[in-house]
Amino acid sequence: MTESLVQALVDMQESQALEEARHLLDGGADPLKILEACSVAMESVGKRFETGQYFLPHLMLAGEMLRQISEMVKPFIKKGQPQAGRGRVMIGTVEGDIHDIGKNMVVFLLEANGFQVFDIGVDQPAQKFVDAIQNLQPEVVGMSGLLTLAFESMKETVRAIEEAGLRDKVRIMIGGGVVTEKVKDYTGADAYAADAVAGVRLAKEWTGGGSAS
Ligand code: B12
Repeated sequence: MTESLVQALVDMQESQALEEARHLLDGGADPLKILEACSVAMESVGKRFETGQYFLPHLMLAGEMLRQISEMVKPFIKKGQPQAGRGRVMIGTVEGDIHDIGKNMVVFLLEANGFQVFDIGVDQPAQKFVDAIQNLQPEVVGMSGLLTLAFESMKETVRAIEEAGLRDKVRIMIGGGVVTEKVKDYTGADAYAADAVAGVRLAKEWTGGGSAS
């Protein structure tokens, strides 16, 4: 169902990709399936970049297409009011990394599920996470990173949270591109999530909010 969208994204056919996404949404497609298709397409775009078929401008266009599709999808994912007791989540992309499309998807899915979300942005040093935890007192902290070098920043951030005496006050989840269980162990985070839906599920578990919807 989403094959044409994936193909258009991979081929950098901007207007066709936007049309496909609009067509799918109007036809009643599950908005989460559309986001999933975007991730699948980005895998191929990434591979083409690695093999020298695509260059930085292609990555930029891919990012722009995804931003527009995310905006298009948003109204189709019901935005929930923060629900009492649902919990507070703080999230950011770690130092050295400016990728934020996946993080933004996590933010709006958490919000749609009633969480109060504080997004501290991209390329955030460890100390920014520590300061924000002190100020905002979230129960859950999310760290996003798509570059391999982000693993080091995540580890450093977890360490800084520990050193500030805040480690037992928060549960930490990490995610983004190539993040795996091994990366979770390396960084000292509590869990990793392969996609935004899994992230919401974790946040619900940790705040006693039941299973993901
Ligand atoms: C678009 C893109 C860009 C755009 C980003 C625009 C933006 N606003 O984000 C731009 C052009 C800026 C860019 C720049 C660069 N990029 Co880039 N980029 C991509 C690309 C093609 C897609 C990323 C994306 O948006 N994917 C779709 C989203 C939806 O997926 P996602 O982020 O993984 O998120 C999902 C889950 O992982 C999860 N998730 C994400 N975060 C979190 C957090 C939490 C807490 C949880 C629970 C879940 C979660 O939920 C999301 C939805 O389900 C990837 C290829 C790829 N395979 O991902 C390369 C890729 C990530 N980029 C890469 C590179 C090398 C770069 C540059 C260094 C290129 C350069 N020479 O300058 C720069 C780095 C700049 C920097 N310092 O960060 C490499 C990284 C290689 C590596 N292992 O380190 C990749 C993998 C391409 C490749 N195969 O070579 N990039």
